[in-house]
Amino acid sequence: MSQRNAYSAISSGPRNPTGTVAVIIPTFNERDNLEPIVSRVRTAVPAADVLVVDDNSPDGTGEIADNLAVTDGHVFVLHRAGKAGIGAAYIAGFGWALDRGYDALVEMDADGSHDPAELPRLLHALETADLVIGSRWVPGSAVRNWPRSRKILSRAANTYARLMLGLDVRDATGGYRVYRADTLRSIGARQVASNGHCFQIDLALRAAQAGQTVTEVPITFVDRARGQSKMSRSIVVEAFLRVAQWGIVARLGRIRPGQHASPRRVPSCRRSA
Ligand SMILES: Nc1nc2c(ncn2[C@@H]2O[C@H](COP(=O)(O)OP(=O)(O)OP(=O)(O)O)[C@@H](O)[C@H]2O)c(=O)[nH]1
Ligand SMILES: [Mg+2]
Repeated sequence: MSQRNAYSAISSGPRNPTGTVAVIIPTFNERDNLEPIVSRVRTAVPAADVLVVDDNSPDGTGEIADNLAVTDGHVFVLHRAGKAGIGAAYIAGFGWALDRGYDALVEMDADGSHDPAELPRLLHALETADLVIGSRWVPGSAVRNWPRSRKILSRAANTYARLMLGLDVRDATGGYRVYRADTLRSIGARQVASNGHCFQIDLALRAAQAGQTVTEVPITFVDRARGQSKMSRSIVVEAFLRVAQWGIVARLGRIRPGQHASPRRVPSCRRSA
């Protein structure tokens, strides 16, 4: 693992109202997408720093990231040995940013599905929240260019997670997010073992259970135009099984000898327009 400017990461310059911001972008084979997304982030939120977490992409994404970092002091790169999943990449990225004292940590895909122009609105929502989810499934949001089958899968996964976990979040699998650094510290984010889409569910659940304020902000999600999706059957199966496991454990935990089961209270999340 290597990184540039290891302990002098936070760049000087104007601060966002929520403090210093690190935009974490995990990459695996995103050669054609990386430069455009970094450039769009830098335009949308000039004060923020960008951390690319690359899992030794065979297509050379890591070298492209290094070149961006050489010419722009706001860009940093974390190289990892090999593909270990989006969850593991984010855990490494969170650790990097928490160690350097950033106040707000952003999750963003490299493939252009998450529009950096919407980031100021998400950061604004963080002023009154602990976790902001850019949501595809609240009024005002839109999903472009996804086949019907992907929309159905995403909605079904979210309904399943909501029912199994009692988690009042419409887009618990969504990966466009902003966390307060303190939120990640308080929910033990560095210890999260989930990897694929259930990584997102896991963190949302931990935040809600810890009494953190979770706010959903509508976004316009656009399917990737270039490169290949890393979504796989095993990621779907992992999410299905983990959510079932968490739901069963939570229900068993509620039933003590001589007691009736009562619904677990998970704080409601807010939705902002
Ligand atoms: N570092 C790292 N990044 C990954 C890994 N798997 C996926 N990513 C990145 O995570 C982001 C989301 O991956 P996608 O393939 O777009 O998956 P998705 O957005 O969940 O699924 P689609 O909607 O099908 O695109 C992209 O920036 C990927 O390059 C991984 O194993 N390691
Ligand atoms: Mg994607």
